[in-house]
Amino acid sequence: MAIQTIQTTPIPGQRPGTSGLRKKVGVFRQPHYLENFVQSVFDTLGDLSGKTLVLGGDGRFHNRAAIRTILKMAAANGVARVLVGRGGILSTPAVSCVIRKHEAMGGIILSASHNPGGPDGDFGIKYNIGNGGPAPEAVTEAIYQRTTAITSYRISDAPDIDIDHTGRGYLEQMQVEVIDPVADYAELMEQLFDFDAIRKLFAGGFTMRFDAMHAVSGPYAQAIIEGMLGAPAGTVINCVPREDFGGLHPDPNPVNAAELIELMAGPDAPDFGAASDGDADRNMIVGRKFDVTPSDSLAILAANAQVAPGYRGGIAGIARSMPTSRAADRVAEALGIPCYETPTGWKYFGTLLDAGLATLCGEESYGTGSNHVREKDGVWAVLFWLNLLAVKGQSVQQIVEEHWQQFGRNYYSRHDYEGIETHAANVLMDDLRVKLANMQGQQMNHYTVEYADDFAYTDPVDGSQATQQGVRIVMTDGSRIVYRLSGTGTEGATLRVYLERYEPDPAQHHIPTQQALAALIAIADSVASIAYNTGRSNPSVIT
Ligand code: VG1
Ligand code: CO
Repeated sequence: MAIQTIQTTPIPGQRPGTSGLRKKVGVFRQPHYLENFVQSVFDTLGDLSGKTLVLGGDGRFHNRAAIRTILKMAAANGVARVLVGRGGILSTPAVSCVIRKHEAMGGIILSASHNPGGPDGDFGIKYNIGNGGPAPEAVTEAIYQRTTAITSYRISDAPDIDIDHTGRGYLEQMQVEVIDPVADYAELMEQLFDFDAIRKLFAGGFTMRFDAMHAVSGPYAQAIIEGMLGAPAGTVINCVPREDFGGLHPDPNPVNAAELIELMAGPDAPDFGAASDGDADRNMIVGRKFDVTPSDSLAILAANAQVAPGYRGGIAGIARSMPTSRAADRVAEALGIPCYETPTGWKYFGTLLDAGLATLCGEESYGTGSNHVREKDGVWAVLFWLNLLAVKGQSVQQIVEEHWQQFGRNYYSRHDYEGIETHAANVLMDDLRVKLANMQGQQMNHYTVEYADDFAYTDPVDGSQATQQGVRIVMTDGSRIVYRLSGTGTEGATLRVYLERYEPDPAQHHIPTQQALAALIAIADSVASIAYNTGRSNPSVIT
């Protein structure tokens, strides 16, 4: 066994996006591609002696091969110990939990999250720091800069180590501990939620379906919801992680989880439905004939946080990404706590959580979480809803409608134009930026523009800045249109258009969403000339 130094040259395009480096599997399988990036991470981290690293992924195609390579590189770079999930499996929130619990220096997560998998699908890699959260921009930028100058990487030629059984072994001088992927996470959930109340709920005949979408939430949801909370076998479906997610798109929204939505709308609907994404950090909450928007879910959990033992002491603040609806802001105002507005991507919540400024965080993209870890957390959100349903004894729909009555309803929708031409997308955004200066005070349909800008953010804790985080047009009644380009896609560009309208009057709370937003949708198209610029007359996905 020896440590090899392999000569390499920089490979262009390794700058991480909204959540790590995501590319087609074929790109990751090119010689030196993964190795260059991993060595750049290690070079950026500095001295690794005595340090513990957490390693795992969502089980998608190429996960095992990447784990083998990274273990050998970690050993060659002097890492003291690696905690790796059995079979190479760890959900994103579980990695965050394990880093924190075992005081690791950080972790490497292998996932392209909600993107499809398989040999022709996507793969991804992301570094998380010692607080358990995604590396901030300064770190990812340093890693990227390193990828542009790399000349060699270090790797052991030792044989592969068994990662399919829990226990300890050695690779060179490095200790490898294969851990149960679920245990630490399940223990944390038990501390946060009233498991007795939820057990009683299920014992009383409450019915649920959790669709794990053939992805990594399966083992967690099955162990906790069926195993610990006593839900009948079969409550959690599609619960074996598959390398290609069954050929499906592991993105829990009403479009990609259509089967669940159909069940929830039909005569045999259970009381509660939920789904999670490829790496188990997203969640979708569904009642009988009733979908809950992620923005509403955040607001509702914040308003009712005290039902859960982990939040009984109250919440210090709420944070939401800029495009997320302002439903949470109204709750924060009522509670007399701050609501922070951050750029898109969970990495911007870390400083606020570490400083104790925010307790709950959320994004419109089916992401909700809290200070229990430093990632969004799909199974956590579902357990929070179960705890809420157990305490309130109401249906999902009743809970949401009562919330609207109290706080008003923020009608909300996101329109995605996927896989459009990158140049056309950039032209559209540049044109919008030029138009911003003259928008204030303009009359658009029956709306008047209060202000329009390109969202820029200064982190209140460390002062770091992020610019060009989305063009927003805000109307005098609080309605908004936001435009931004996706930072997670791997084909062309994806334009996201976010639409929001506030409606205080309960008599107006039951308009179909797209109808309620029709005037804003028309304005959004005409202001950005979407059809003209993209050649698409309709979005490819509406959530
Ligand atoms: C999308 C979402 C964003 C989320 C990110 C990662 O990013 O909009 O809210 O944090 O995915 O989610 P973008 O740049 O494509 O809009 V996950 O579950 O893919 O890690
Ligand atoms: Co995800």
